[in-house]
Amino acid sequence: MQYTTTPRQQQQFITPEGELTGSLPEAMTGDWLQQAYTTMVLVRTFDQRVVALQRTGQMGTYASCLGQEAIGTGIGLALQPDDVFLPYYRDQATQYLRGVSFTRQMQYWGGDEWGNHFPDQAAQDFPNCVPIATQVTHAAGVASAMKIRGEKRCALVTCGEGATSRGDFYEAMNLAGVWQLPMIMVVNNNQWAISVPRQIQTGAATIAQKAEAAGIEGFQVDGNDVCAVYDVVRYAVAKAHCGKGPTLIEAVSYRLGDHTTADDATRYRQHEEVNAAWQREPIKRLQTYLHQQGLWSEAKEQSLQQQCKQEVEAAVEAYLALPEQPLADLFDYLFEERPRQLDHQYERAQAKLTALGGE
Ligand SMILES: Cc1ncc(C[n+]2csc(CCOP(=O)(O)OP(=O)(O)O)c2C)c(N)n1
Repeated sequence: MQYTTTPRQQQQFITPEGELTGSLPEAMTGDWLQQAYTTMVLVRTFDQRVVALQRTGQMGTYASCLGQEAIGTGIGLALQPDDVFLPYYRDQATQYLRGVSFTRQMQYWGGDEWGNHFPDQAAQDFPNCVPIATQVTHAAGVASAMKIRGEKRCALVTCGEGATSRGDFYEAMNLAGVWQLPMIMVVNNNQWAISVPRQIQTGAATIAQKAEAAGIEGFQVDGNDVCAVYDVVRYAVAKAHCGKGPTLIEAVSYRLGDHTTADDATRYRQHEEVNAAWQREPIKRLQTYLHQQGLWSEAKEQSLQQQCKQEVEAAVEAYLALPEQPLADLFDYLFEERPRQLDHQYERAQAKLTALGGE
């Protein structure tokens, strides 16, 4: 795609009711829309299965992407293979589209760091980042290297709206602005940072306007509309590839599930708010639109649901068959020399494992 100074990205193309707000860009053909839809359905199937695994003791603490599938899918379809993706923990869809298998993703969430190693992936993507906002500084480093080498690539980093309150975010964005780095920041504004709601997170009216302080372009789009996300990311990628600098994108969504499986959001959110958010979720609106266009049918839906279940079950089977990592790894790889305070924990863990008949 050619970068132009008059981009046509729009805040929303498809309303929650499945109606078009204007004409769709040419790139969003019937095939493209169906690919976006099937990816979102597949990722939701995966996500629900991983939560079920956690509830039955077969998975570690997991951060669900329920309701945020359009963001990951839009990014994954717009990024080029040579670009570098720096994810945070709700990017299951983008990782999947960039060749990180569901089995590998489950390996990571199951507590095995090999799940953060992507030898089968062509790209040079980064591991999942849980420390809030640190990945934004890494992205500035990656984008600096690309700029110095004169490469036609970009670094795309994601984070939540809560992360934009942190110094790392501002520092990285400032550097991106002053050095005109080929860097894209996509903020998943899902309205909640654990139990902290958006309105007490920041005094800024929008997250997108934070870009202004760094002298870069900022866009706010409907993060429940995969077309809107794809369109603005595609624009930002083309712009970065042409040496025209960074972009901040605020994708407005809603975290329909708990923060993680260790959270209970009913303790701090009202049912009415969550129910209203379900009316805006990303999958239903695209399905409605596809039906209206004659591109979808009940039979296609049933067959897709079946395929998704099969693909996810195959991945789960492979995950459950993975060899367990030695318990000592937990203690051996964080410090060069294990601090004495951990010796006791280590001995207790070993004793427990031996009692259970493990290694
Ligand atoms: C540096 C750091 N501080 C605190 C935490 C604990 N923590 C985990 S998730 C989270 C909230 C993040 O909210 P947001 O950035 O909005 O992303 P979301 O989880 O809503 O997608 C916090 C404070 C952390 N992981 N890292």
